[in-house]
Amino acid sequence: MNHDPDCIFCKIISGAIPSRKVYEDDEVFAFHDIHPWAPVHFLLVPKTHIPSMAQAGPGHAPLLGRMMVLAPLLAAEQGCRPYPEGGFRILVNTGGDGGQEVHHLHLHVIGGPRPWLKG
Ligand code: DGP
Repeated sequence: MNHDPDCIFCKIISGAIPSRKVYEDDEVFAFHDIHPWAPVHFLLVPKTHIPSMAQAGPGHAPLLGRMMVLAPLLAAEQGCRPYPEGGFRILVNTGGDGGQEVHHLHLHVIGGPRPWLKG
């Protein structure tokens, strides 16, 4: 398990910075975004410190796959209506040109009744 002592999300995972937790297991942690764009907006992160999707390698594929499969379950628990009328958006900002501000890989899971959608 990698850990970066200067990383905000590593501090949230360890509990050093408080957050509103959505879910936790051995490998992943989910918490509400501090600046929500929509009625549902939480972040799903691996506990191990991976700076971004640009550093994800083949060894991370099972972990990232688990996160993608977990996201819909958590979205439903957080109140997103079911597919196809409902749904949610999964967003992974990557690097400066991708709009990434916190350099610990994270999935934004965003949903709830519209209008809220950016782009
Ligand atoms: P991104 O641009 O993809 O790196 O988005 C980072 C998100 O992280 C942004 O929507 C705000 C959120 N965020 C940043 N700092 C904190 C924090 O200390 N607590 C929580 N809950 N969210 C944070």
